[in-house]
Amino acid sequence: LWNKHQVKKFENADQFEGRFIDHVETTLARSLYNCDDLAAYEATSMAIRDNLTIDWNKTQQKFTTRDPKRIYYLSLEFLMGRALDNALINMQIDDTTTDVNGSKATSTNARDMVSKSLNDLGFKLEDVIEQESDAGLGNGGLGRLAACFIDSMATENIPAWGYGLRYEYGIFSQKIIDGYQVETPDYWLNFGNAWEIERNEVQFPVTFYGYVDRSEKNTSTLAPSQWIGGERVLACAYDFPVSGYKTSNVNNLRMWKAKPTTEFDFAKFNSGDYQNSVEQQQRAESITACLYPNDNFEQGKELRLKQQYFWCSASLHDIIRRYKKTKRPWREFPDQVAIQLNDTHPTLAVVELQRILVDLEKLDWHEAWDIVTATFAYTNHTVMQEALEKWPVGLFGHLLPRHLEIIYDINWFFLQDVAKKFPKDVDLLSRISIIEEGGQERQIRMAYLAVVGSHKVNGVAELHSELIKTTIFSDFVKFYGPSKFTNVTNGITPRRWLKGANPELDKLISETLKDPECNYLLDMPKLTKLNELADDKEFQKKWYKVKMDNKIRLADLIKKLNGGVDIIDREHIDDTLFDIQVKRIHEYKRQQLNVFSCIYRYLAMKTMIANGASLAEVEEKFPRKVSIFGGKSAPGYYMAKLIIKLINSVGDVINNDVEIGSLLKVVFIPEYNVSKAEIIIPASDLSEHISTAGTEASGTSNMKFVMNGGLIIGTVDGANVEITREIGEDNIFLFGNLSENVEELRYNHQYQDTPIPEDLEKVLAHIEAGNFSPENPNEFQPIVDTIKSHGDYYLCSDDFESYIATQELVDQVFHKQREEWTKKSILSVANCGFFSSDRCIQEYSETIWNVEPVKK
Ligand code: DL6
Repeated sequence: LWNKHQVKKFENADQFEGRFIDHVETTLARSLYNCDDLAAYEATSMAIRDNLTIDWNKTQQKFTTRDPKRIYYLSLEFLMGRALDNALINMQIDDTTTDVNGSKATSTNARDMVSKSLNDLGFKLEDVIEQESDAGLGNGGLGRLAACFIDSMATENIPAWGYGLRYEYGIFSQKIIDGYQVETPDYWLNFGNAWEIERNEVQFPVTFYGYVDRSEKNTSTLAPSQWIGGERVLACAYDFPVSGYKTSNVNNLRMWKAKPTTEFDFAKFNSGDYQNSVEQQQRAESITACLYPNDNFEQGKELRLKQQYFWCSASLHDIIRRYKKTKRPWREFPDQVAIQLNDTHPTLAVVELQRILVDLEKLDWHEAWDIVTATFAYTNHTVMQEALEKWPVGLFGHLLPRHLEIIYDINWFFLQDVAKKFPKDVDLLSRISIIEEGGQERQIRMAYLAVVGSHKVNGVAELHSELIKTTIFSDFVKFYGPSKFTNVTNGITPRRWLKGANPELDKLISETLKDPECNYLLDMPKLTKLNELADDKEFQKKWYKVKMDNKIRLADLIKKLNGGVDIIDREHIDDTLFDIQVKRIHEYKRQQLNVFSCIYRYLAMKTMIANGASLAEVEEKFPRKVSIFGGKSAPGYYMAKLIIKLINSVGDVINNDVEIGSLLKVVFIPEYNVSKAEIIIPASDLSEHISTAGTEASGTSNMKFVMNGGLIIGTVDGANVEITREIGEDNIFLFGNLSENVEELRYNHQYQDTPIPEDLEKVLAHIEAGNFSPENPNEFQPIVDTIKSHGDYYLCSDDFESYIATQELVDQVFHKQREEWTKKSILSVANCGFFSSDRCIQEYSETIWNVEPVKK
């Protein structure tokens, strides 16, 4: 009976249309005559999801039968963006129905087929795609990396699951009002979510607070103990099928939502406090209500710790339940399970596994610890102190009393080993301890706990992986030796960031490589064939046209966002350098340096005009350029918000200055998110990756720009170093001080009078004079003060001159040697293959996880 009624995937346009109409009429209870773009989006998504779900089931059955080692990727952020277009790009439709002649149709790409069907049904795929809200469940690079990895794990047929939280509110939406960032809630689930499957049958209770109950006979914290929790909530699973490119392998992203338990506090109820007992239950839902909107900064709020434990506990119980079905002994757990900690946010999983093994499974402490450390590996994403997680022991012990005991015991054994190895180094023990003493209150150093609890620790670009060994983890290298520390340079998925974002470039590449099926997207080093065409004038023309079309697409977006008024001069668009800096707003990323350079350029242009130069002469020296910014600031980050205001105020002055006409424009694009990035990135001539050396662990937007043929101006930081190695130093504009000089420069700022370059002085004076804030002349003083009075921690003054000189070089090449520029653009794409996230997943699989692909 089962076989007879087996649900089948749609295999051709006709069947897709049938599925679409089914969903319109039954799931959505609408008629085709009353079906708008939103309903069409929902019906299309559900039809596609049906196919994915069928493959998901098969994939999971295959994994159950074959029982391979699995990798679980724990990330508090998955910045997925939109799902529909990505699913269509990944999906092949294999038509097995026979036609009248008995011959079989071939495999087609779902996107082409669905686009045509939607046309026949009266819709346009582009409009339908636009209906989807971005799943903005992340802040920036770290969350988007997790999304790229989950795509590549599916593509590479790796038996992998992601675990995260299903926030009701993703990253806030950013409005710009009078030049200021204003945050509004992002209720992305407003119209439901066609991509998720609510798993009411998968629920785990999670406990908080309470106390540890230990019998009098058994006083040791190392022996099994009973934690009597004071509050219980339920973790309920929501699954998101994750498709891979050209594979029927569909992995799972499991996200937890917090719900009240059905248990009721009858004591309160009976005492007449009905209201209070219901409210307490409702509080459960607040755990997964909101994503914390900080990037590279930890705030230490109790609710955040609650989120972390809730997620780690539910995920581990789920993993263990699956493992137990295999009836294997505990000692084989690390042979079957690898868990990757995406930053320190999931480090509680280390402690929770130890607790489960010791307290619930009654394993000996050391046997349990060997299993734990063989299971976990940790990725570090920052060396900046303010981003390193620490929890005060008081807060921690109140919420998780048993876990605190376990951390103390982990630390005790660890320090004993350290003392044994280095008996004479007394300071080492306090430096390396998981518990930091000496401040107002003792703190748990989560990064140290993650290192101690893992068998491998990796950084995310070569420079960063070296830096973690010499700075924050240097004592650990001394103790464990260097082999515990490794590097896996980040990457991005070329399906979303090339084919999806830049269909014209994809078309040109696939035609040129004679690869109509776009298999190059699975083997990006194939792009090196383009090297041969870098000097070919005909090919350069086609390449240039793609870039121009993408610049027009971005100019259209900017016009739309500006209320239908053009900022960019359409007549001169091909002569205008699109110079883009889009990323989170942060002092270390130095958007302020970029805006200083805009002011410098503007003042220099004005001086020329005042001295009688014609516009043509000005243009000769300062060719046309539009500086485009975008990005969100954390809501509580005063200085970053002030930088946003400064960019907008500078834009107001420059864009309305009739004297300089359209030679220079400054634009801030509000609400930068994944789907905006997909339009902005392909349009760049130049993008800015100008962090103070040593502060940007890797960066991933640098890779996205290069993959779309944009050139980079950047510092010798993060993955810029490997980008230079791959594409060649002639094809990137590097400037600024090196990371090895940063400490000394900072010292000089503190203790000596480091002079500020004259041109920067002029810029700062112009700001201080209130020229960008006439109604509040002191408004931007705090920005000036960071440089003049507070030690210029991010070294803007030290890098200013070389930044300006490098921009002059950029101008020269763009405006005087356009063919040379296009050649560099082609060479960038030709040699960016290394930055495919498929390569990252292969490296993690081989060197850290020891997992293998499971194909058929
Ligand atoms: O590894 C992904 C991404 C890097 O590309 C960025 O350079 C880095 O800043 C970012 N790190 C964080 C750290 N945050 N915390 N917590 O977001 O990771």
